[in-house]
Amino acid sequence: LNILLVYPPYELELSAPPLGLAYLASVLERNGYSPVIKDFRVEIGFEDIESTLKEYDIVGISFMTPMVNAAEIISKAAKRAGCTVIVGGPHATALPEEMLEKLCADFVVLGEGELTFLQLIQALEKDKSVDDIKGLVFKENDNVIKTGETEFIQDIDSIPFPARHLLQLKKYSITYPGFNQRKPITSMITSRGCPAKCIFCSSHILFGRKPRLASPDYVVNEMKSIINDYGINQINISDDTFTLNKQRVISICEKIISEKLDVIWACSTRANTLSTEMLEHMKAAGCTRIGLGIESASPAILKNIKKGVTIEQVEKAIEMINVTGLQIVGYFMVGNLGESNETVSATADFVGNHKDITYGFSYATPFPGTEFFNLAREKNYVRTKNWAEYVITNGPVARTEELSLNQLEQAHNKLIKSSRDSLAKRIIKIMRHPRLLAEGLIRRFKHFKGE
Ligand code: B12
Repeated sequence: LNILLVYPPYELELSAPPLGLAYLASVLERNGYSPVIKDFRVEIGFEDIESTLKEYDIVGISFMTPMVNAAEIISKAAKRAGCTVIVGGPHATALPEEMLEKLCADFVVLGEGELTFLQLIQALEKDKSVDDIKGLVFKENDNVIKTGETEFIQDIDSIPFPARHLLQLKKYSITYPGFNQRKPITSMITSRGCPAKCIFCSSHILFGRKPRLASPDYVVNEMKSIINDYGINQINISDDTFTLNKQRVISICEKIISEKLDVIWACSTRANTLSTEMLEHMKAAGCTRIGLGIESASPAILKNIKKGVTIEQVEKAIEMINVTGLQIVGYFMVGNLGESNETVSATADFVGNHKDITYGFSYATPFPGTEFFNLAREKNYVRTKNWAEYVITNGPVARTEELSLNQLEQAHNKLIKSSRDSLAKRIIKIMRHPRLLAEGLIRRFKHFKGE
């Protein structure tokens, strides 16, 4: 069987390799197949699509919500070319029936895809029934059949490393702070499943809420492969909550140090999962930056969104991280349930008081499959069902009880403004943290030298 895995294009500059497809491919390769991955963001355009698709029997497409229209074009072209179309990822998992309809897809694979996809390919190859394969949604004589919930892979060390050799790895550059942008940067995943209950997040529909963590050996071996096989020394760890288990993180760091890996890396996490001891290890092992999903400085909002982290915990985390000398990126959202002028002001004050961190501001967006999606729809807050507009580069798609879409845009601008600092203030601040000053200078010097 000739199998093609496709990642549709999107507008964002920021681009990371499609690890999900690379995992599907590595499992297929282990079982004797030779899949091909084509990422529309880096190596193919819609002009070449028909002739490319004709060469394949099966086309698998992965996409996030804003990419659905591009996925539809590819899917329909694949159907015209006579391929069997299989779709997966967060949007298809949340809305399987809609995706069967809209994309004319043959199968939706729900959630974690490795096992289901392999079993499906094997069944299709032998023309066998697919009814016993868990995690599938498909149509049979106009009836929608759901075969039951996907079974998670309990031991994620058993999954082969993603098939990076099928990607043009060096074409991706993640423009996150903490890295030398002139050298290649790549990403990896070291865990699946986040226990938090944040109502805006759709990760749980893919990987559940029970964390499954790769062992330190697995993680460090994958890093070694990235360094030695692909010549890349900067890694963004894309886990939802990298520091869930402190001892595991410390062991990973100890291994990076004892094996003298030439690597710098960054991660994202929740503010209530840190300790100074762990942060010191991370710093020593080449971590440069930690992303924190702070979301809002209003306790009422944090409660509404079931963040499970208090603003006091965030303050403490910032203090701890600053002492270690790691960079912080604080991610905030505007427009969560209950957002009002007061809650925006609370966040603006917080931002204004913490000028030593970098910020990412976005709008709270009701993605399908989340509790926020249902609540925002029930309350009629949602402006559009055009999925292409559910993207960070666009304005808000959902209002709140007290704030209109326009007011939310103003709030967004207010936060950006609060995060900017006068040069004089920045100099004073940096003088108060001699370690940061020294490290900042070294970083700049290294950057200048192109290291
Ligand atoms: C890295 C990342 C990004 C990267 C790039 C991702 C990439 N692949 O290139 C960047 C930063 C660009 C990004 C952007 C966005 N992201 Co993002 N991102 C992630 C993150 C943190 C990790 C992705 C990853 O590598 N996962 C690991 C792999 C193994 O999982 P996977 O890709 O989902 O694939 C598995 C299954 O889904 C399934 N599968 C997937 N595809 C297919 C296809 C087939 C055929 C089959 C059979 C199975 C299958 O099998 C795979 C293996 O198990 C996830 C969170 C998460 N935990 O996954 C969010 C996540 C995917 N992102 C999300 C969102 C919301 C966005 C944005 C829309 C944000 C915004 N408001 O703009 C943008 C999209 C931009 C756009 N224009 O489309 C949401 C998805 C919600 C949704 N309904 O789409 C997630 C789940 C985060 C969340 N907390 O809710 N993202």
